[in-house]
Amino acid sequence: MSVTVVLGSQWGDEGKGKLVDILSAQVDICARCAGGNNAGHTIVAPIGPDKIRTKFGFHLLPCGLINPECVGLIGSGVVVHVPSFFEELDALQAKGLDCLNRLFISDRAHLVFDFHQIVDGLKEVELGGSSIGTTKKGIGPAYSAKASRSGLRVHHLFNHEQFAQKFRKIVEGRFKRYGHFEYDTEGEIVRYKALAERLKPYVIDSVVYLHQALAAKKRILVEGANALMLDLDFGTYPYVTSSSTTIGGVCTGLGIPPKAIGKTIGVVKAYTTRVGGGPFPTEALDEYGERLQNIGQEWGVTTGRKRRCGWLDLVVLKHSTLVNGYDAINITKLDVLDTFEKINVGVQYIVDGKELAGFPADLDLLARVEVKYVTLPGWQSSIENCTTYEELPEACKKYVQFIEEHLGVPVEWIGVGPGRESMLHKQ
Ligand code: 2SA
Ligand code: GDP
Ligand code: MG
Repeated sequence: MSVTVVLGSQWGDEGKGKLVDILSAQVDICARCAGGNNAGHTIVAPIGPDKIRTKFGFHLLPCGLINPECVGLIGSGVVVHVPSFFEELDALQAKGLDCLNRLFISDRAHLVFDFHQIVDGLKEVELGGSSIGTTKKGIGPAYSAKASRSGLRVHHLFNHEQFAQKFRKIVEGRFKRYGHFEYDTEGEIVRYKALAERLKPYVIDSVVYLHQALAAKKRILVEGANALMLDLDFGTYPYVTSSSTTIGGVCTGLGIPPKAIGKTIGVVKAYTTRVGGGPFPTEALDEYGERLQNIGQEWGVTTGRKRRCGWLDLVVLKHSTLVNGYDAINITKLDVLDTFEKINVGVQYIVDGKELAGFPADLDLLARVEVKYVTLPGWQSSIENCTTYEELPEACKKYVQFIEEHLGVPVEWIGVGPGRESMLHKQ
C-alpha cells in the first residue's frame, strides 16, 4: 500500500506543512484532497544551490512541490479559486521553484469564484455575534453549491458558452438571496475564458492518474488541510469548515479506496490553538495563553489573525484518534514549552460530576464541561538544538510518553523548531 496520509488532529495549524515537506523527499506524488486556499501551511527550508533558508506559505498548492522531484496533485475534493492558484504558482516560480509538468488539478474539482468570497463575508455579517470567523475565501459557499448541485467544476471551464450561461444563472441566484452586491458578471466571464486557457495544461482526470500511479507502485503522500475539529461532521459544528477533513475525506476527495492507504499520521501540536470562533475548552485566557501565543508565534498564515491558545486537550485528541485511526503521531512545537515551569494537560470532561465518554456533539453540553487537568513539570531548558530523542530532557520525554500512553499511538516525530532540520525521529 503506497499511500501515506498526514492529517491535522486538533483545530489546524499543527505544523502539517513541515512534516509533508519532510516526507515529500521520499514520495512521487503529494496530493491535496480537501479544503481550498483557506489552508495555510508554512515551510522553512533551504532552497537552491546556495541553500538559502526560505519561508514558504502554501494555501492551495501541495507543499510537496518544494521538493523538485515531487508531483503536486489537487484532487477532486478541493475547491479551487483559479486566480489564487496562479498567484501562488507565480510566487513559487519567483522563488525559483519550477512546477511545470509536475502540478496537476482534477477536472472534477469545484470552482470558487469571487462572488463566493463576497457571499462568505455577507453570511458572516448575517450571523453577527455568532459568526464562524471564516477566512472569507469562499469555502463555505463553494461547498454549499457543490452539495446543492449547482456548483461549477473545473471541466465546465472548457465549454465557454455553457460556462457563461450557467455562471450568469448562479450569480443571479446569489443576487436574489443577498441583494445586488457589486460584481462584474460579464467581466468575470471574459476573465475566466483566459484563465481556462492558462489552466488547461494542468487539468487531468485524477482518478485515472492516481490509479495508474498506484498500479505502478508510486509513493503517494496525502496532505490534509485544516483538521479533525474543523471537520464538517466530527468537528465543533457549526464552527467548522465545510469540507471533510478526516480520513474519510481522503477517499472521497481523491477517489481512492481505503485499502490503498498504508499509514495515517496525526500531527499534534504540543498545546492547542484555534483561529476563528467556536468552543475551545482548554483555552488559556491568562498569561499562559499569551505566552503560548507569543513564543509560538501563533498568527494565521492566510489571514494574519491572532490564534487563540490553550493547553493540550487529550479529550480532543482521543476523539481525533478514534475518527482517523492514527498509526503514528508527529508532536510539533514542543520547543514552545521550553520555558514553562508547569504544563497542564486536559484529560477528562466532567459534566454534573460525571465523566463524558467522548467529545460531545452538543455545544450547549460542551459549554457546561469542566475540564480535568493533569499538571506535568516543565523541563525549563532549550531543546532546539537536540538532534535525537535521547538528548531531550527527562521531563520532556515524560510529556511525550504521557501523550503516547494516553492515546495508545506511537510518537514517531517530534518538532523542536520551525526548520526542516528541526525534527527528531523517535523510532
Ligand atoms: P473557512 O474559511 O470557511 O474554512 O472557515 C471556517 C472555520 O475554519 C477555520 N479555518 C482555519 N483554522 C486554522 N487555520 C486555517 N488556515 C489559516 C492558517 C487560517 C488563517 O493556516 O493560519 O490564516 O486565519 C484555517 N482555515 C479555516 C476558520 O478559522 C473558521 O473557524
Ligand atoms: P499547518 O497549517 O498545520 O501546516 O501549520 P501552519 O503552517 O499554519 O502553522 C504552524 C507554524 O508553526 C508554522 O509557522 C511553522 O513554521 C511552525 N512550526 C512547525 N513545526 C514547528 C516546531 O516544531 N517548532 C516551532 N517552534 N515551530 C514550528
Ligand atoms: Mg495552517
